[in-house]
Amino acid sequence: MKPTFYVTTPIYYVNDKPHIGHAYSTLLADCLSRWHGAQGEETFFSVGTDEHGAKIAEAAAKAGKKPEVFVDEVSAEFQTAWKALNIEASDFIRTTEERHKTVVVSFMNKLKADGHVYEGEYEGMYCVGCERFYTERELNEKGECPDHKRKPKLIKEKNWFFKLQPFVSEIIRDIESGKMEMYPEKRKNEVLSVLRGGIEDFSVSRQNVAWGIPLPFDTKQNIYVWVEALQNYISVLGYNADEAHQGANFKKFWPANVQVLGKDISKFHCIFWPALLKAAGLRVSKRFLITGFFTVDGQKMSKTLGNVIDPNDLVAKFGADGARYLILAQFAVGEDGDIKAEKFVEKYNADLANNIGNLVSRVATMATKYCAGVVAATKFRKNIGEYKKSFAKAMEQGQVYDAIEAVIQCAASVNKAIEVYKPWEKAKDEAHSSELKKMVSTWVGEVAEIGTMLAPFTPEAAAKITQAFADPNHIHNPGILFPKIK
Ligand code: ME8
Repeated sequence: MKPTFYVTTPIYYVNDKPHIGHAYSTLLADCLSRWHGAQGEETFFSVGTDEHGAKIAEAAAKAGKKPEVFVDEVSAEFQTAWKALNIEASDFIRTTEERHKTVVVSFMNKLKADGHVYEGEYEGMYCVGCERFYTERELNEKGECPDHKRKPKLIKEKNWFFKLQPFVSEIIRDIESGKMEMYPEKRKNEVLSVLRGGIEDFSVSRQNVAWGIPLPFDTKQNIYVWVEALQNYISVLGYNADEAHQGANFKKFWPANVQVLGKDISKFHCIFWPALLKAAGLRVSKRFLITGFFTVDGQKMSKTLGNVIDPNDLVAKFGADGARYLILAQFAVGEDGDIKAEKFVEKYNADLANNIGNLVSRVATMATKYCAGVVAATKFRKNIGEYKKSFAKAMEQGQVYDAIEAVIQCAASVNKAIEVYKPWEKAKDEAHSSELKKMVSTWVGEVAEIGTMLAPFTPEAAAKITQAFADPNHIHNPGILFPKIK
């Protein structure tokens, strides 16, 4: 049996259309899925949209639409954007789908039957933007939500609560032992300090939120949107609380190998989600890859500020490959950083058009001109082997940015080798003919390798390279891979 690899992205709120922050986490997972697939693993890559709760209901009302209609429209925008970016997901789950609701209802019933929930009164500060309660110490000095810079609403209501306490020490142990891996290290420490600082039980239902899935054992309440949204990771696999009817994909792919998420939602994914899974007798995901935030000119991307970058605009200008590359090649995974939109053209031209595009074109031209398209198998030069190794290591760890760096440096080093050797001068003298052919054969092999490495990031160009360089008896020019952009 093939080894399996299951990777997930957060399911995004449909209060607004996607921006490049959402595209980033989705692309990261897409690259990991493509790479693991290329290593012979059977992959499942899930994406989706989070469509219930007060935040979405408010956005629908603002747009003057019924929530059902509104969520269909915005979810479609995510699906269109992912298609434009060449995201190769196995499935797209929407939390308004029946298949999701069925799983959630059976999961909640199981929690109730096994005594993991209780009824209680809750009074707390709720931020609709985050769809979560905040404790005093989590708010900023002005008493505002640190993300939305708004004072949360004081809410007092009857809720059902999840008994988190019995799982706290077990989760701490899982994190410390590396059974539940978290990257980067700083996020792991943050989560550990929340766990050790004393964390309260959380509510699993809401009393006055009409747009949601009813709690099966108390239908006056709806299931708290986060609690049902987290379950998308198993509903997409067809989980069934009744083992006799367990979904084939759930049996095959759970637990997830990598869950990609932003640093804003680590408490939900690395504390609440593992606890819910444990309560349901399920295994916890193996690895959590936690990304930082993109800002634009120092400010958080937001519609009000008008600084949102639409991934569709990038695709229109740079093509799917170019857009994918520019979004992924911004910062090391886990880091925050300022997107310099005015540098996109420069970076695209430098890395893709000039470095990679030029290398592929010149090596293909030499192969046809000096070798009539026929090359012999040769070994890579040692430094190329080193790049390959650091590339594979970075991909294995989900460090997509480091992997990209390795490919770019690798291409630059082949370009450099060509410039140092000066084949155009050697070609003038028949005496160098056999050595020249050998050199060109080596570069052909190296470019083919670069094509393979590029596959997760720029799949269209990579496929063209592979096609043009695959047959040693018919090396040909794949044409312009990355047209220069002004
Ligand atoms: O939190 N830079 O959805 P969401 C980088 N529905 N990444 C960003 C970003 C930015 N500026 N803005 C958003 C939710 N992201 C919930 C998730 S999962 C069960 C439920 C990315 O639409 C980042 O991955 O607010 C972040 O965690 C996610 O989008 C939040 O998307």
